[in-house]
Amino acid sequence: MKVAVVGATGMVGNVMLKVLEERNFPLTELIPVASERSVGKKVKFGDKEYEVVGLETAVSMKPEIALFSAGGDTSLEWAPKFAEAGTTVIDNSSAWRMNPANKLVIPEINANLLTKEDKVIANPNCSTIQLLMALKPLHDTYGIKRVVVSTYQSITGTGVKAVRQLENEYAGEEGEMAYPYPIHRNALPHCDVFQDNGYTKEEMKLTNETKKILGDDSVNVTATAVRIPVVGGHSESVNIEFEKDFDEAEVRKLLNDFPGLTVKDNPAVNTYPMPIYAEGNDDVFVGRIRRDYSQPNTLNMWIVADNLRKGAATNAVQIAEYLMENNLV
Ligand code: A2P
Ligand code: 11C
Repeated sequence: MKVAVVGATGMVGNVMLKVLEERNFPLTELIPVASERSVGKKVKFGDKEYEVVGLETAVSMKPEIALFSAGGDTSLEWAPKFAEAGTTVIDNSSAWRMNPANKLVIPEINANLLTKEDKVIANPNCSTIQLLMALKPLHDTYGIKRVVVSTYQSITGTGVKAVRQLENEYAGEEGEMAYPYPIHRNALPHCDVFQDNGYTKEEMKLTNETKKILGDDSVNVTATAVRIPVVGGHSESVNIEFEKDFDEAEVRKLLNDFPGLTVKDNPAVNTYPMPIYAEGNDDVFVGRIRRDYSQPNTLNMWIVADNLRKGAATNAVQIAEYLMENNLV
C-alpha cells in the first residue's frame, strides 16, 4: 500500500508517521508531503529516510491512501485532486466534516458506513473524538438527551506556533504569539475563532459533529472550550442527562468494555485520568464517574485523551486500517 502523509513535517503529521510505524501499517512506499518550503527535507520512517515532496508530485505518484493534516485550505484545494487520481483521502481538518457527502468517522462507532465510493473521509475534531468514544456506549443503552461539556485543551491542538509561544513565555522571552494573550499561567476560554452566535468554532464542532457521528439530531450538546498551558492531551468535564435511568456499576462496565476506552477511577487512591499519563497512549481514559444528584438520570464524568493520537493521528490510521482490511481501497 502506497501512503502519502500530507503535512508530514507538522505536529499531527509527525505523530501519523509514528503511529503508522508502531502499528506496522503494511506500507510499500511512504510519500511525505509538505509545503514548498520543506520539499527536499528528509523524514525518518523506520530505518529509512524519505524525501519530502510537494502536493503536485504526490498526486502524480497516485498513492492508494493520503492522510491529510495540513490545514483546511490545503484540504479544500487538494483532497479533490487526490480523489480524482484515485487516492482515498482521510482528512484531519474541519474542511469536509459537516459536508453531507463526506463520512465523519470514528472507527469504533461508525466505520461500517464506509464504502469504496468514499474518496474523501473526514476525521472528527480531537475534542469530539474523545467525547464520543465515551458517549457512544451510554447513548446506545440509556439514550442521551443533553450533554454539557467544558474542555481543558492542550496547546498542541493549535500546532507548533503555540508550543513555541508557551516555551518563550516560560523562559521569559519575547516571540511570535499564537494566541491573543499569554498562555503561560493562564486559561483562555477561546479555542478556534468566535462565531456570530457567541460560541467558538471549536464549541460548535462539539455540538454539530456529535449529531452527525451518532446519526441522531436529538442529542443536544452545549460546550465551553478552554485552552490551558498543558501538553499531552485534552481533558473534558462532562455532564450527561439520559432518557432512562442508569446503574453506576453498569456504566463503568459499558465504558470499560468499549474498545479503545479505559476506565481509570478510584478516588480512594487518587486515581483519575490526567494528560501527563494519557500522552503517548492511543486509548481514551474516563474517570470521576458519579451521579449528578441535582437532577434525575444525570451523570458526571471526566474524559482525557492524547489529542494528537486518538484525537487525530491514531483515528486517521485506524480508518486507513479499516479500509484496507475491508478491501475498500
Ligand atoms: P511545512 O512544514 O512545510 O510548513 P502544524 O499544524 O504543526 O503547523 O503543521 C502543518 C503542516 O502542514 C506542516 O507539515 C506544513 O508543512 C503543512 N502545510 C502547511 N501549509 C501547506 C501547504 N500550503 N501545502 C502543503 N503543506 C502545507
Ligand atoms: C484544538 N481541536 O485543539 C483543535 C485542533 O478542527 O481539527 C484541531 C482543529 C480541527 O484547538
